[in-house]
Amino acid sequence: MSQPLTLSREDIVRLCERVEGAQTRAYAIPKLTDEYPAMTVADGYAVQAELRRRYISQGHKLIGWKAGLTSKAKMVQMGVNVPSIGFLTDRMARPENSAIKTSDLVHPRAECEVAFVTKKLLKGPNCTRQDVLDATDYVLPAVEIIDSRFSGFKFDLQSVIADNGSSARYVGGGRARYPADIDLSTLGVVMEKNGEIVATGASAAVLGHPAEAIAMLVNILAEQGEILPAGSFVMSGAITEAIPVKPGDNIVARFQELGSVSVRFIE
Ligand code: OOG
Ligand code: MG
Repeated sequence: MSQPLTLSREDIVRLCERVEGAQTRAYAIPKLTDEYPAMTVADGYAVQAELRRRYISQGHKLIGWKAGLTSKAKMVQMGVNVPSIGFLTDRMARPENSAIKTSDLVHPRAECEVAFVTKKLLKGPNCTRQDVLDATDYVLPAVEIIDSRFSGFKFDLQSVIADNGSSARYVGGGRARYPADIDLSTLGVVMEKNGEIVATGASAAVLGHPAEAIAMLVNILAEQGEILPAGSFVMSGAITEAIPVKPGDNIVARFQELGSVSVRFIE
C-alpha cells in the first residue's frame, strides 16, 4: 500500500457515509471509482477505517478480520488480482444452523473458508505463516455470506476495500482443531446448495496455505498501524467461488477434518 491518499478528509467521510447507508439499508450503489477515478488502495482502506470507527462508536464490537480475494477462484470470479482485508464485528456473526435473513442484504453469496482463532498478538511487517501457526489457538470451518453493495457485484479493488470487502455475515462451526494436528494445506471442501454439490476445492487454493493469508492480513494491518490482538477470529478467504443464495436455500459446507457448517436463508 505504498500508494498515496488522493481523497481529502471530507471525501473520506462522504464515501464512508455512502457505504454505511448502503450496508445498513441494503441498497446497491455504483462503484466509488465512477465518481473518484483516481482513488487508490490506500484511499479504500482510509474509507474502511472510517467505517470501522463509526460502527465501533455506535457500539459494534470488533471480533476480528477477514482476508479476501486470496484464491484464484475468487480473483477470477471478481476480476481482481490482489488480496484485500476487512473487519468483522459482533453484529455480523450468526450461529451455526441459523436462518439468515436476506431482506436486509442486497445480493448475498456464500463462501467456505478456514477460520483461525488466535491466542497471541500478531504484528507485521514480516509476519510469516509460521508466526501465524505459532499464535493460533485453533482453526475451525466457516461460511461467510458476502454482499457487495456495488451494483451487479461489479467493483474494483479500491471500491471493494472501501465496502469492507463485501463483509456481511459469518458463521463459524464444525469441529475446532489445533493446527498442529492437521495438514491445513490439503483440506478438501465441498459446498452443497439444497443438497447438490455446487463447488469443490482444497485449502491450498488460499495462497498455498490458509495461514499465509493470515500473515498477509497481519502485514496489511501493519501498514495501517494496526495489530491483530490475541483472541481474534480471522477468516482466511474463500477457497472456491462464491455461490448466490436466496430465501429457501440451504447451504452446507463440508470440510475434511473440520466437520461441516450449515446455514439456511429466509426472506
Ligand atoms: C470480495 C470479498 C472476497 C473472499 O473470501 O475472497 C472474500 C467479494 O468477492 O465481494 O470475502
Ligand atoms: Mg470471504
